[in-house]
Amino acid sequence: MDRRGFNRRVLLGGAAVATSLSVAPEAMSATAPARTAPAGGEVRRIKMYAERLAGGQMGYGFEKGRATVPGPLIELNEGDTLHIEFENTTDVPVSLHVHGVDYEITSDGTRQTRSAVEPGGTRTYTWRTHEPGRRADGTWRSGSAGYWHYHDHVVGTEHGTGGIRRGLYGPVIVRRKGDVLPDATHTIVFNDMTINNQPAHTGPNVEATVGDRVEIVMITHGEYYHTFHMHGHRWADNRTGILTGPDDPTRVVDTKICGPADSFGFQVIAGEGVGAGAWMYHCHVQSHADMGMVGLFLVKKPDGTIPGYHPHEHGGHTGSAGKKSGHAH
Ligand SMILES: [Cu+2]
Repeated sequence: MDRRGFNRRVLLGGAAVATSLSVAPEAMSATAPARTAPAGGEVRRIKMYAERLAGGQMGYGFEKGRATVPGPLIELNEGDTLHIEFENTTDVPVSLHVHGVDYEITSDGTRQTRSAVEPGGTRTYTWRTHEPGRRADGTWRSGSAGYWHYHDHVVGTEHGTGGIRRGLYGPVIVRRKGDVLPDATHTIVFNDMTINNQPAHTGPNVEATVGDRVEIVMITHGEYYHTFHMHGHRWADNRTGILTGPDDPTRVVDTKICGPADSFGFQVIAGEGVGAGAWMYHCHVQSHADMGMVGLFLVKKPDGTIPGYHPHEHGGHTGSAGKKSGHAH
């Protein structure tokens, strides 16, 4: 067989495989034009509460009695200002400390700057954001856009070690004008050896339907380094997790090393090119995975079914990681 004949056979074989995959309707990619973020510049005011939760946990919430772990998503556009009227309903001082955005020292949320909140007390924290631009000295100043997070900085120790351990943390997304908006946003936090402070081997699971544009905010807290891995889906290792075009040299990954206070985010089209299924995500440090740092990305067919998925054979309950985006608007 000459080289040409060999290549032809290989190509035909490859085409046959590709065809059998591409006829599956659930393997289709997104079809509608993606929505994008508007310009910022708004001034917003929200309320936030710190609360004690069952099992010795603590959480943040936008309403009294509705605190969650992780705390609710705070989403901003570059140029926005957010005033957070923060009330501490617990019996110990709690604070709100944020990464990534601009705040004056009075909004630092630390004991040393006297910006924590006593039990029963209230304090307004102000976060500002800015667009990128050139400084007067000619150098480039980055914008605020990114996947960031907030957490307590005073419970237990001067660094909020006890607060973070109990669940006082949550996601922040700052978008740049034109950034692609997702259909839903889910927060996954590797905190010590848990995911979102849930017991080992219980998820949390993330649900979507094939073709949904799903955004993941991935945050790490606690004592350990981890590797976040998702089955069947990949993203670009940059600010948005999305390539900007055919010449974007950013590396495409399906695993990312993460350590305490790291945060990153990305978007995937659920089941793109691979179809519906119970796609695992987990820490890829082997002993951590074995100890239960595992959840499922449950990608349903349009009829709601998931081929090959038998919930009773898996741990996990659904929904805790998931929140439709659009909080704090
Ligand atoms: Cu790990």
